[in-house]
Amino acid sequence: MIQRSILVTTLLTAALTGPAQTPTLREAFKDDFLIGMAINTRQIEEKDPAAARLIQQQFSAVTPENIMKAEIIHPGWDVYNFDLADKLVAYAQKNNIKVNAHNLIWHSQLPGYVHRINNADSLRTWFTNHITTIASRYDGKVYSWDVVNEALNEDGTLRNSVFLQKLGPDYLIEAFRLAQKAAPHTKLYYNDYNIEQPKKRAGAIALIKKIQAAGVRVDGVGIQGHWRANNVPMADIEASIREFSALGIEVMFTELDLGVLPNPWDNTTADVGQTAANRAGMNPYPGGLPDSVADIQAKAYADLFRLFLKYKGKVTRITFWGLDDGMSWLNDWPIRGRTNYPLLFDRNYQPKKAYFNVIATKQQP
Ligand code: 9MR
Repeated sequence: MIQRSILVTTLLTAALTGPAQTPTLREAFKDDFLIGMAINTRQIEEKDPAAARLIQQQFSAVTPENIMKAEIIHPGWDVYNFDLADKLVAYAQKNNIKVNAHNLIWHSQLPGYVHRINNADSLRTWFTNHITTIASRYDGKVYSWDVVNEALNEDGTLRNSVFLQKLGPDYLIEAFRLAQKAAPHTKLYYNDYNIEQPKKRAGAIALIKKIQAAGVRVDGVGIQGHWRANNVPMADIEASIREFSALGIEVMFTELDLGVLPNPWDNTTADVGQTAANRAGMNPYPGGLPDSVADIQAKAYADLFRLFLKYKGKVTRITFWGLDDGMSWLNDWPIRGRTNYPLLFDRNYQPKKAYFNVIATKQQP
C-alpha cells in the first residue's frame, strides 16, 4: 500500500513537472515572434489526428511546403488549381494560425509549359497573370508571401534563371510591384538560403535596396536556415540580423532545420537541383539518434533561439521546415533514403531534447 502510494505520488509529480507542464512553442514565444512549420497536404487535410493536434498546439504560423508552388497551383496557361490552397486558408482560420504563402516566383518547380515559353513577351504575360491572379485571390486571407524565392547565386550575383534570361534583372522589382498591387494587405518577403553568408548577404542587401529605391514595398527577408547541427554559422547569422534589419525590414528564419548526417560535399547548399549518390558511412544512424548527437543538436538549437530572442522585434518569425523528423525533406536530400533527425519532434511526434532546450531559453534566457 505504502509502495503504491509512493508510485502514485511519483507519477503525479512527473505529470506536473514533466512535459504536461511545459508550455508549447507558440505559447512560450507568443510575445517574441511567430513560430511556424512547413505544412504538407496530409496535414492540411487533417488526415492524421495526432499531427493535427500537435500543429494546432505548437505553431502560430504555417508555410505550405509545396501546394502553392507554380507547378501545383498553376498547372496550365489558363488553369489554376486553388483547391488545396483554399483548404489551407480555411484550416488556418479555424486554428488561428497565420499563413505565409510560398511562393510566387521561383526558378524551381515550374510547370513544364513555362519552360517551353520561348519569347519574352509571353513569359512576361505569364509572370503578370501568375502573380496577379494568385496574390489577389489570397489578399487578406494569407498573412504574407514569399514573393521571390532563391534568385541569388552564392557570390551574390543574380541566378541565371529563365526569368533573368527573358525578363532582365528588373524582374525582381516587377514581381514585388505586381504583388504590392494585387495584395495590398499582405506582407511581401524575399526568401533565400545561405543569405547569412557574407557575399550572398551583400547581394541580397543590394537587391532589397534596389526594390526600395524603385519605391516598391518589401516588408522582410527570409533566411531559410538549412544548417548542420555541428556547424551553425552563428556569427554570420547575427551580422545578418543586424544588417538586414538596418534596411527597415523584418528578418525571419523561414525553413529552419539542423541536419545531423554527413555532408557529401564540403560546401553548404539547399539547392534542390543538386543531389549526390549514397555511399558507405553516409547514413550512420538508421536505428535512432545517439544521445551524443542529440545533445549537440539541442545545444545548437538553444544557441540559435537565444540569439533570436536577443533580436526580438527585429526577428519576427521562426519557421521549422516540417513537423517531425520522419517528414523532413532531409531524409531524401541530397542523398535519397537516409534517416535524418533535423527537427524538434521525433518520428512518433514526441518532443526531443532540442525541443525542451528551445523552450528553456525562455525560462533561463
Ligand atoms: O520541402 C520541399 C520538398 O518537399 C520538395 O520536394 C522540394 C522540391 O523543390 O522543395 C522543398 O522545399 C524547398 C523550399 O520550397 C525552398 N527552399 C528549399 C526547400 C527544401 O528543398
